[in-house]
Amino acid sequence: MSRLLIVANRLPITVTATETGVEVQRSMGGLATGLMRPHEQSDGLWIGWSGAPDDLDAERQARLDEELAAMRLVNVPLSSDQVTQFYEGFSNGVLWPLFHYLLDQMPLHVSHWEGYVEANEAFADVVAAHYRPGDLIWVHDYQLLLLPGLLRDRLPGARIGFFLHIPFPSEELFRTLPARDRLLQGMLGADLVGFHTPAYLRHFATSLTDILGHSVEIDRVQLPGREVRLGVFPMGVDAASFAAMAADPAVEAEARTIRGDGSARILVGVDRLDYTKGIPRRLLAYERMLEIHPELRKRVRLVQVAVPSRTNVGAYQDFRALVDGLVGRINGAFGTPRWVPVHYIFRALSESELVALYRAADVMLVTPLRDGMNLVAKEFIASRVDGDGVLVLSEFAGASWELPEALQVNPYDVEGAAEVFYRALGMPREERRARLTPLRTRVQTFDVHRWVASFLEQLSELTPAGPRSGPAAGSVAVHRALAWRLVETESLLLLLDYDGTLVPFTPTPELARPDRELLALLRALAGRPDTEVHVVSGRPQNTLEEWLGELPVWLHAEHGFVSRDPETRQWVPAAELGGSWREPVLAILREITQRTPGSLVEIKAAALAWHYRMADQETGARRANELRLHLNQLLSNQPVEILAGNRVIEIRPYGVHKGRIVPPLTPERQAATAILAIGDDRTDEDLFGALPSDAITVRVGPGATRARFRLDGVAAVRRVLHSLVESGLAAVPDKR
Ligand code: ADQ
Repeated sequence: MSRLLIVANRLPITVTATETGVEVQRSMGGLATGLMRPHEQSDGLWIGWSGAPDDLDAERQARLDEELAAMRLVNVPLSSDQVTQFYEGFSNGVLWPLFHYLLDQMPLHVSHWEGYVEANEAFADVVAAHYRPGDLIWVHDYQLLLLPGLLRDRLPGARIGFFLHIPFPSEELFRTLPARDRLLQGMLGADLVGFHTPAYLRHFATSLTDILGHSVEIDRVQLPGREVRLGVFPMGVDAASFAAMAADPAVEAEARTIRGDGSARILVGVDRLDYTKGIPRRLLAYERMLEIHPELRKRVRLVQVAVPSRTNVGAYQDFRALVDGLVGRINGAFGTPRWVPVHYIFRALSESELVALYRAADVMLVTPLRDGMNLVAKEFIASRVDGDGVLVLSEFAGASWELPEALQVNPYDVEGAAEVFYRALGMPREERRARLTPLRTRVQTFDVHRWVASFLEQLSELTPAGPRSGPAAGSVAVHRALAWRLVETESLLLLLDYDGTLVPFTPTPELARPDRELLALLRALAGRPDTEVHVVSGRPQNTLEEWLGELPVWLHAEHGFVSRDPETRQWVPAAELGGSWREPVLAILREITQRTPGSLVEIKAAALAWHYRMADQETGARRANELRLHLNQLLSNQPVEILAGNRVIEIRPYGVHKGRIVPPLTPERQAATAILAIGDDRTDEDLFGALPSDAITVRVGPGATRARFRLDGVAAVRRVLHSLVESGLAAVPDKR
């Protein structure tokens, strides 16, 4: 596992000066919880600003440094002036409102850009000073948009990922920023740029095209000498820990206490006090509901918790006064000596208080004007172990595309929102359950740990950490290694890719039929004592059957989704076949085929593919883009992957790859078996990765690989295979 360097504006701690020294407390919260595991397991570093007061005396500072080092946290020292400019001024004063479409909160004069650049430079210096070759760097969020680019200058070979936690706005809006070019270039320093939703990715891609003139292939951008991948990674919460806390008897008791005698239904809002979260309009909608439905008065209660946030930024101070005023107005107009319509709490709650409130809620109101994702909605769902409760969710929260069973609301439509709140309060029990069940499954499955793992997995795959010295080249090297291994072992296992390995590429796939020499070679290999031959190809089952079916060898079609043994000759699919995604996807493919003359759908055992080689070039490419966007959105949380090939889009189950066909070997059998695996492309890397380290893995042709050896083409592969059927190889080689 590579060492992980997490870089975020803040370290996951709160530092306070005490009379005797300093106190360092770990902060909880989505990001800190999710990243703690890889931080610890990878023996990595977390780099960011500590948030400590900058007037600490030398002794306290030394104590703090010690504590940070013990936690493998690295402070990026920022002066209070830098914090004012970089954090409060540009990040929260300019980028935050603009990226949330709230232009009215932006200053008339966009300033503090220099402070932003300077702070990003300071981060780059600290990261570069701690970087070791092989590390993975993961940069977070809008405060550090320039950092990937600054790091690329300092560390050209590093693997850098970037994730944006807030929306990426439409290009029309983004281009209003004076520094738009620099910001985009900064993000493009990463190898992988991640977003919460496909819409944000699309906006970013359009900005790259329209502002920088880059052509974007949906999920990748080709720069001179380098490719940047774009990906959608919707962040989740630590669902298991919320569920455990919610089931705690003390928390359940607290939830009952909050509910009281049950005479009033409870609506709950939990937010940072931020103008993006939609609190004033939520209050107005609640007020409107009480006006239209007077029978609800005294029978409902809104508990609104707002944690103070960014209190040094001007826009937030005015905002606080606005919320205070609205709460006062509603309580003043509707309250009675026994009933307070809005229960307003202006502080952070502990995690258990928060979960008790989630459990006490009849209706959870998550109504931001715009939100990158919104974890509160997911925390609420994860906490409802009782399977009850209604979530009202803004259609402008990133979470809404993943949680369609929630009651969707347009937070700008106060009148409409009042009606949705009313509907939520009256929703029958069966409907509440029917909506919550799929939400719970999704939130539990796609939790924060899965989010971290999928981002890091993709990042590490981009530049595989193969052996630094590179594979040994040439058939002599392979031949020698094989000879050595055969002396020690009793049997031989051959795992051979087909196209590009056993036969050369041809202008059309149908022309790559096996020649007579190859058929004879494979037959001879299979006839060798104690030898098992497997041909592992991406091709469909019927082609392999037609071309190689007569041979006594194992055949694996569609990258191992379906296999045939030489005895029974029955094709058997891998376990994961099928899935609810096939029917809707097939319908979409058929529909697009009708609209695109010359295109066709191929139905394989496991995968579905849409080919547009014969379609008009421009129409085909445009439809393919459309299709990928559509499928990305439809299948984002399905266990499938969408692969764009050469004029073909393929949709197939995720996680079944060539590596899966490796027959299980006991330690004894492994020691007694020589394994030779040969392949020429990305899919063969999965196979190499699944083999024991003493296997002889061979990459055919150029390209990054984890294989131990390299051969330059089909002829060299055949030479090695021929040497196996000729008697000489099994002899003990000259050991000198
Ligand atoms: P935030 O804008 O902070 O995050 P959100 O995703 O809702 O928004 O996370 C808020 C967190 O603070 C939650 O974990 C919640 O429990 C906690 N919290 C809120 N009010 C609280 C209170 N009164 N007391 C205690 N805890 C409270 C940014 C983006 C989001 C994105 C996240 C993660 O703005 O859109 O979902 O990052 O990417």
